[in-house]
Amino acid sequence: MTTTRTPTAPLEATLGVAPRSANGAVLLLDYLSSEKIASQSPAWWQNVLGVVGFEKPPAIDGARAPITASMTPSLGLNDDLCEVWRVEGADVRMSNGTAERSRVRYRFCQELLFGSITIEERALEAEGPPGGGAGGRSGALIRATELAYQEIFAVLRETGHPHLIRIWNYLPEINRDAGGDERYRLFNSARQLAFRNSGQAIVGAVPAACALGSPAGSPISIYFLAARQRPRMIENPRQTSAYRYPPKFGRHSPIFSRACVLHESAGTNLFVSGTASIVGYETIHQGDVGAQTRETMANIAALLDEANRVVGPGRYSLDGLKFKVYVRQPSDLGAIEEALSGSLRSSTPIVYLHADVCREDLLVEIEATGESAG
Ligand code: 3EB
Repeated sequence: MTTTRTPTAPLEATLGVAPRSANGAVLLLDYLSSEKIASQSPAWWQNVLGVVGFEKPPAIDGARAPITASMTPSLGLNDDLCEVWRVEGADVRMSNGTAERSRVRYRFCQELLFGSITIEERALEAEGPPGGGAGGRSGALIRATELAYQEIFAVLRETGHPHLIRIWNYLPEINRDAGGDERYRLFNSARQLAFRNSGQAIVGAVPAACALGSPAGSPISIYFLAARQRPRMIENPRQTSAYRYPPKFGRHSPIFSRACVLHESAGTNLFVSGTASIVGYETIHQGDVGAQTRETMANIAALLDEANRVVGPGRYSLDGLKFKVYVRQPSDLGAIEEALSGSLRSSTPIVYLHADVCREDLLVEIEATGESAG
């Protein structure tokens, strides 16, 4: 054996294999019809982390990964699409969640975990004090939120994926008043309490997120991605960090980052939180859905600039993103599409969903995921 390694040659080059990033797992996001998903081979399922339907969970026999739904109906031509999270890599071994006491269903590989939980508030109302008021109907939302987050953090501890990178929150009737407080504000209080009680940071290293309203009668539905490695959180220079919103938006600030980057990872590695027409901390362009859409895209463009500044120039651009657009009033769909055509190519993947946005004066909210260039 005469081969020697020069001190500078990477081990992979010496061994004649392609260099891999420190993080071998590559996360991929696809939007596929449930029919297409149902026709996939067992080998394909092997690498699936989770599947998310929109209006309801897709009926798929023999699925090996958690299947959930946001409970928000799709608009336009996106009927029946599902969001599919998949991992590729040389040596990806998947495990499924088994924690018996937990309602969280999850699947994970070494680096990444997908999980989902749905909770019916009605089931908790039955357990709580009788009647309305703080202990009754609103109490069920608060308890459900605390339980969901407590169980999520327990799963992350047990499996060794301590870093929440992205979490999607869907609450029925998010803007409805419950005992003097809007339900979104009650959710914010319970979420913040759950973060504190589980020893989680409530500023800085907090996940990217969104919080949308689903129709009355839907279960609370929450799904998430977590990682073994610490991600980078990105804030938007045009916006006050949500965890520093002043108390007029609720006693307890929302806990989320504007975006999150898995910077050592190939594949889908940028997660842009739900983004709306907010500059500083105030809603702007009230009543003008076109202007709100353009302002939202200006916020996303500013976030991409900030991500490129933090992790390295030229990695992210609007053209490399996939979008989900939440529309409060279906009749606004045309105006929103028109406004987006000003900044996005016609080939850009966009899913439109009907959902209430978490401030009454917001008509549209947009989230995105991206891969880095090169
Ligand atoms: C905003 O910027 C709009 O409560 O988790 C966006 C993303 C919004 C996440 C959340 C809320 C959340 O404040 C609303």
